Amino acid sequence: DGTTYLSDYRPYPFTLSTVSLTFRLAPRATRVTARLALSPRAAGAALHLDGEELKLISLALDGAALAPADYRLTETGLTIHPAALPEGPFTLETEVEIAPETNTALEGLYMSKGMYCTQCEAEGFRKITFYPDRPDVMARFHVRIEGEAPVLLSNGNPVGAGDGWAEWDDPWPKPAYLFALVAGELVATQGSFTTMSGRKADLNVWVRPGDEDRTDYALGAIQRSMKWDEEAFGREYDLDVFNLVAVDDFNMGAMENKGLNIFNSKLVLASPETATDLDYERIEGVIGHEYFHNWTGDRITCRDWFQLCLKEGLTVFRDQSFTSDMRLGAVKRIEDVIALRARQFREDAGPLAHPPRPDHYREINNFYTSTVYEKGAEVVRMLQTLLGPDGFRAAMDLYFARHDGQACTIEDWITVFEDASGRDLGQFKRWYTDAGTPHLTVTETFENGTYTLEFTQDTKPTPGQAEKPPRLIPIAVGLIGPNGDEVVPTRVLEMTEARQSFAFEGLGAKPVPSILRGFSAPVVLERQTSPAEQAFLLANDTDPFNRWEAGRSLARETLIAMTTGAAPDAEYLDAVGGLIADEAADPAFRALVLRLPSEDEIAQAIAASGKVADPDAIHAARTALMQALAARHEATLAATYEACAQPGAYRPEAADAGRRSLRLACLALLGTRDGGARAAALFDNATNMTESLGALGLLVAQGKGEAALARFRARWQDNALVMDKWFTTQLALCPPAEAADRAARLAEDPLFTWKNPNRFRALMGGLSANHAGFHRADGAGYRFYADWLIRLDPVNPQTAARMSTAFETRARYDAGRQAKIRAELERIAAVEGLSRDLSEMTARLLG
Ligand code: DPP
Ligand code: ZN
Repeated sequence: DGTTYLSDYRPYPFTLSTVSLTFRLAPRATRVTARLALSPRAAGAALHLDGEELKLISLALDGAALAPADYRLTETGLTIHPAALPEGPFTLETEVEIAPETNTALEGLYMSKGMYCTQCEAEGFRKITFYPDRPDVMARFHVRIEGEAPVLLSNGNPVGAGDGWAEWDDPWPKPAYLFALVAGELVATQGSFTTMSGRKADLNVWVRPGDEDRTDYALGAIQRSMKWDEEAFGREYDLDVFNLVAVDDFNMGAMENKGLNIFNSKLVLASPETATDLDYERIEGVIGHEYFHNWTGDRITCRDWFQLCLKEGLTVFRDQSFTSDMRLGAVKRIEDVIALRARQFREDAGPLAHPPRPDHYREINNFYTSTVYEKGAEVVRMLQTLLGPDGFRAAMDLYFARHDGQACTIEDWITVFEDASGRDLGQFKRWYTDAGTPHLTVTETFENGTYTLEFTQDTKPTPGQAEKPPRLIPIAVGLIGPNGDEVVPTRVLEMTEARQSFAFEGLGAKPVPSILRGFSAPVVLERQTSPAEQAFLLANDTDPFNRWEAGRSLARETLIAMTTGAAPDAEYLDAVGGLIADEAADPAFRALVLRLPSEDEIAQAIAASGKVADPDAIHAARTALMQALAARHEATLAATYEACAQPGAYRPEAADAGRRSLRLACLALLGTRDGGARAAALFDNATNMTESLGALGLLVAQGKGEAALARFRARWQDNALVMDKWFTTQLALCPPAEAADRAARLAEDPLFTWKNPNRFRALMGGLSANHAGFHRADGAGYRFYADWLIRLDPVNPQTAARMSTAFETRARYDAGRQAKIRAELERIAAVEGLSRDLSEMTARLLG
């Protein structure tokens, strides 16, 4: 059925040393000539080259045309019979024709607003030319581009250019997925970076004319990334030039092509008027991410796509560490855990659960998931926790020294850590091969000065994996005495059994435990504890993550109780009050404590406890808790709101962003008291997008957003990135009952240019983010959403498949909603000619 299995891996039977490509660009008939220098590893093998949607013009071996009997051409590639191949090295030359202008899937060579660009990961290069399109085939590329565009870019260093042509040479062998070409009318913001060994690299941020006033931040982020990778990992840049290009039509966030990173413009362009604080943070983080791939991805790549998390998990870990150093580490960690739970725990709890290293797939594009990326990063973080910072750095140094220039596996990676530490990591490896989120339960005893924690770990079955043997779980624990002083500083317990006890001796009184500090493992911690104890930790824990976590679980528990009619927990209301105006705590941290768990997170928690999640009751409970918090702390919130105003010029730095974040968190609660008066005033006077959009969202949530939405649209209709926010905000935050109808109305808006992935995601993602709106009991949200997946699929299967994950939470809800979701999935699955991408997803979603 077209499934690829990890166990079927075989090395490629040829070596490929150099590739010479010539592009003659034309929108409907681009000619690509490829000269491959090949050499058989053993006698008698056929030569298979991948190729899809290519028109073969000519084919020659060592300069002589091949006869039709020498090869076979199929939908998926070109195979040359062994008898037609020489015993030694040879050169194969192909010429093909492709049509970038009609390529709406945005994979391979395509056009975005008149500009040529490429996206080859994972398997897009086979839509450009016949080639062994697999990551373990690494070759040196020389590229000649002929075309009318003034700017012609490819990987590596520029080696020649003239009127209508340019040549590029990449000295570093690379797999085809890292190939890139860009051609168009582009302008560069230029800078440079001198590496630690004194080599100067030119830096260019390329954008469409008119966008160049929003590139400074991106350029600075490249420089900070380059510096950080030298300091944190000893990694130096290795080419004369680093090019980064922003494109408006892009399926993903960004792509780490060697020396020529291509970015979704939303992750490059920023000005105070058009980008939010969150945009700035993400731009810096993703620029870091793609740059860090230069070593973890490009210099050392993956043997096959099952090993994707080898580069992605590690590189996410690196970008998280970078952001943590550039901004506030504790706040970054909390943000990352919120995102991990929202996406990865959600994935692990449903029909799409898979290990960070899967062992089979039909369409690899469906495995660019939160599990591969974010859980992959958690697994690397656990290695750092187990080895300590110095041990971890030594292992990383060994990884770079041993594997530079290679295509590697998770086994290679684990072996490096075993060799560097002298430890056996066999059990630890299960984090890579086993799916599911372990649930950790803990009980405590105190006797004769000895405090004992007993843990049990349990992971529920996931698709294809019934048995879950125990894993090695690093549990960071500290103990706090009754007076609030820490009596035992953080210690990492290594749990290896299904049930295991750890004792702390010589204590004068029963302590309060702070367990899983810094979120030391991606598990669900289940602990019977009193609200009073959680409030105590919220006030006293020295670990900022667990301090926040105490407030979070208090909020979650009171919200869950409120869905069945309970009143807001008094302990929670009091505890939060103490923090709002606590000048000793960082504003960004206080903002995080003030923000309630999302409705989706509450639904996830309810389902995890075996109950049915009711979206309407959850929405009502969350609204009621906001009202209760505001009623209780109105004066403090109002004073904090005023105190956080920043009259000076906008700066994207973390300290300023933190104050804005606290200000908006106060505003959200105050809106339940002042009828939206403050939000309306802020919207009128805001001088930056963070506050403008924040105020707009609050007005929308109160059903008072129409005039503001109209003004916002009138002002920003020519700015695509800002208009994406307009679509998303009103759908995500409007009263749930109207979300599906609003979505249908917006889909008729002439600005809904749905073939643009950002715009499609803005609308559909906005709707699915409105939890109770998407899950409206009559199924209107599901129907609308499925209609559009069906419509997008033939145009852009990758994005359609990605968006289908909105249905992965089906099992949480009542039988009526479940049946409606199932019916929509079945309707999609029955569509004739459905893409491999979306049909794999619907099959897995239907279970
Ligand atoms: N490799 C890209 C990234 O994660 C996504 N295709 O950076
Ligand atoms: Zn990546």
